[in-house]
Amino acid sequence: MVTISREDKIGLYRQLVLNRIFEEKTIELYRLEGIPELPHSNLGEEAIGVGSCYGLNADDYVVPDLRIRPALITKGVPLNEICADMYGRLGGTTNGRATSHHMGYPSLGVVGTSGIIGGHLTISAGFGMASKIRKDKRVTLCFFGDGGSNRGDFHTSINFASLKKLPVLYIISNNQYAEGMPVESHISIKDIADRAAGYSMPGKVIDGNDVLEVYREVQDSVERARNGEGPTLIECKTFRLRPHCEAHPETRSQEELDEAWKHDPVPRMEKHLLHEKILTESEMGDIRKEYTRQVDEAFEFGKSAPYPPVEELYNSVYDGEAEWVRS
Ligand SMILES: Cc1ncc(C[n+]2csc(CCOP(=O)(O)OP(=O)(O)O)c2C)c(N)n1
Ligand SMILES: [Mg+2]
Repeated sequence: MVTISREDKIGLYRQLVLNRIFEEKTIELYRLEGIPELPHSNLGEEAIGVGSCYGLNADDYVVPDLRIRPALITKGVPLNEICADMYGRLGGTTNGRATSHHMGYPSLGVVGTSGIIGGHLTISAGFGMASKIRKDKRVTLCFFGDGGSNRGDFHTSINFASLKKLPVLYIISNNQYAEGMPVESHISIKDIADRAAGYSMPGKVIDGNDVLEVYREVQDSVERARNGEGPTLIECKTFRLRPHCEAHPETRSQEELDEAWKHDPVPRMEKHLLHEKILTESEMGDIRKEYTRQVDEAFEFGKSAPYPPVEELYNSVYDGEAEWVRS
């Protein structure tokens, strides 16, 4: 099992803070001014994307779902480009065509995701198969939710990955809900990771709100995958602190939310850093200030970037001239 250096603990904390500030700003601006993108907040779930992607190589693949923005930010996708996509402007990855929920970033191995829950699971096995054939030692991290784990694509993908010993990590953010449905109303077992046994692959249940545990366990499985030992299913137990999306009302009880806030991954890591005397309160305050400024600048960039010209509407959408579309 990997040990985590002081520097890496600070690095992990910095990513947690950056993602938390980005998330808070997104919600604030959506409420105050409106953002064309409808936020599906990952508030409270940041430790999963951060801990999973922090130790990856730049060319490892990340196949996200719509709530795992911290994976993209930790992988290094520039904030300006994310914000431009959120505002539907030029300067993002899709030049106004898709929201940041569906963005990809090929130079960092980030594969654009599917709007269909679970649709990206079989694609992940494909990336794993490509790496196996090329012997390029790249790993693929596939992110999805408890709801996504009920799709047929999940079983198709993990069966194939296990059979072919593909270098793929299947990382579930089990945030206890799929939209309004509590997990016990749509999954018959307590731990989704138990399903791995049916495909003769390891399944782990971990604390998704502990960034150090996520980092350690993912690194362990990454090493296994790079050594040709095959895939792992990792279930990260967590909780979504916001409604399914910002346009939906909160349907859960105040008691349930109050309890969940006690396990917020950010103060939890702060406690650890203070206890280990790795950072002081004032140093943590400086980090928050630094990222507040960076995030503000990125949103300004997104907001003030130009809209794509209408005559370019069909560029990159259809192959060829596609005159018939315009006529
Ligand atoms: C096949 C399909 N069904 C329904 C939807 C609408 N939808 C979007 S997110 C979501 C909930 C998914 O729950 P989960 O996988 O647990 O992820 P979470 O939203 O909790 O992060 C649903 C039903 C969809 N995009 N695709
Ligand atoms: Mg869920």
